Amino acid sequence: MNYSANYLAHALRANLSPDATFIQGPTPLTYREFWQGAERMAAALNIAPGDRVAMQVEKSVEALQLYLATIIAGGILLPLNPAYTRAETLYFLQDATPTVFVTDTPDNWPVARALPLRALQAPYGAGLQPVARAAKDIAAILYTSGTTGRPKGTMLSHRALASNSQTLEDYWRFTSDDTLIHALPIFHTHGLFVATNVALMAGASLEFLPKFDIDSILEAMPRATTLMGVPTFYTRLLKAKSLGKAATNMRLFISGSAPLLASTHREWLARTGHTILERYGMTETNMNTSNPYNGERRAGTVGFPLPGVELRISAPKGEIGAIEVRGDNLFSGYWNMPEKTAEDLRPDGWFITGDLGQMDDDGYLTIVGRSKDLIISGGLNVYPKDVEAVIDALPEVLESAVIGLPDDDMGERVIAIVVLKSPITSDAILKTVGKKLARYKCPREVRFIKELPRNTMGKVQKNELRKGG
Ligand code: MLC
Ligand code: AMP
Repeated sequence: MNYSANYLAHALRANLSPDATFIQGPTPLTYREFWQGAERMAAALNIAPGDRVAMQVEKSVEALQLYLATIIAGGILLPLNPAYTRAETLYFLQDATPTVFVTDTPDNWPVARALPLRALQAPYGAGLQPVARAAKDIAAILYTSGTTGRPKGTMLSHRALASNSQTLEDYWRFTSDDTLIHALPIFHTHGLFVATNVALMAGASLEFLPKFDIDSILEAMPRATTLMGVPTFYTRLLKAKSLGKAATNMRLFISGSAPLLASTHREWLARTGHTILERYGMTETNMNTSNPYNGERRAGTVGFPLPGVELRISAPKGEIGAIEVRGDNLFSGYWNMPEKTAEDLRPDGWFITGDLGQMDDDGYLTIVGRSKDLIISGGLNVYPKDVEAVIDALPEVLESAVIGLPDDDMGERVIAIVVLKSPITSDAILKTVGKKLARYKCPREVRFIKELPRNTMGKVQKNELRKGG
């Protein structure tokens, strides 16, 4: 197959060694087998360039092949969390209008073709010759909610994905000698692009785990060199007595997607002799900053802007301000939402992240908070307004405020503060939320209050509510 005209796939195959192992384990897969499977799946997809392919399936090697099959076929991948409810999923399908929806429950969806993943896994047959796609063509749409309005489809180009993977491969020194423990979900930037693309591009191997599990990770460590995870991975692993021994031959531990406590960073060093490398990214920007590979990995900071990424803070040096970034790593706008794109992405290419940061004298960036109303629970984003909208729609509820409180396991946990018009139990409220929203968005607790604290402008003061703890 000739890949040279397909920008992203070509870049991901830069260090390809066909007989090398891509997937380790009891049923190993070589790079040749992996890509050939993707080429056959690309033929089975039978799509035109630019068509969207939605994928809502459990994590599997075949799901990774579907990602690359979509790229080979010139399509646009739309990965969806299997935890989404039907109502949430319907919105994404109606907004992105995919031609193909790959799902375990293919009935009654408003798409041209809904089918299970196995229907695309023809064991024989010719693969598809990679379709030509240029750097600016869109490779994926990932939905992020937002503090106002409907969820937005973040359009990521071939260039944005390829350039960021290339940067990270170099910055973190990934080579074909590496084995990455992959325990992240593959419907978000972290597990799909950072972990998978960097490993593919380096020609490395994966210990590909279906999900995070302490014992499986400890068991895989002696066969691996690197781990990428959200902070919850690290706080949970610290509970294991055998951690120090298991981690002996590891080369690199990387954390991101949510703030890593400086105390976790220090404890990890004390227990394993390794300093976790923390980096900072987002769906719209891929990865922006990273602590250095060589040099001090400073606890509580996210390091320096990556090569090719410009970063500025809207405040005098050393003070807290809004973080903006610019570079090839950035998204190309929100799908069908030019006005939302214009709110966040300036005409000269600077993106307003919604994060607040501070840079120290040595150039290390610290994320000190968020100007956007967002809760990050176990690395997953929960937008309070999504949850408030469901609770407020209950006839018994006057209004609600959803906040994040510190949580030892998930970093933050979702709490709903509710003002009632008439009696309803917290269980009844949670039951309704559970029907409408994915489980991870559901409040862990409902608290009732007489009225919400407001400032003189009438805005709910969530800081006051958080103070209650
Ligand atoms: C699962 N649950 C969660 C949750 N994950 N609740 C809140 N927050 C989460 N993140 C729910 C489950 O549905 C279950 O519900 C209950 O919590 C207990 O589940 P668990 O077994 O403890 O959870 P587990 O499966 O172990 O998952 C936790 C986790 C996982 C932290 C390992 O959520 C995870 O892998 N998170 C990573 C997310 C990620 O990839 N983020 C990157 C986004 S990209 P119940 O009550 O039904 O039992 C990005 C950009 C960047 O942010 O910079 O990278
Ligand atoms: P998402 O929209 O899921 O891509 O989440 C991106 C958000 O996660 C960023 O805007 C940050 O608020 C947060 N984030 C990612 N990495 C870090 C980190 N290392 N430290 C603190 N926050 C982070």
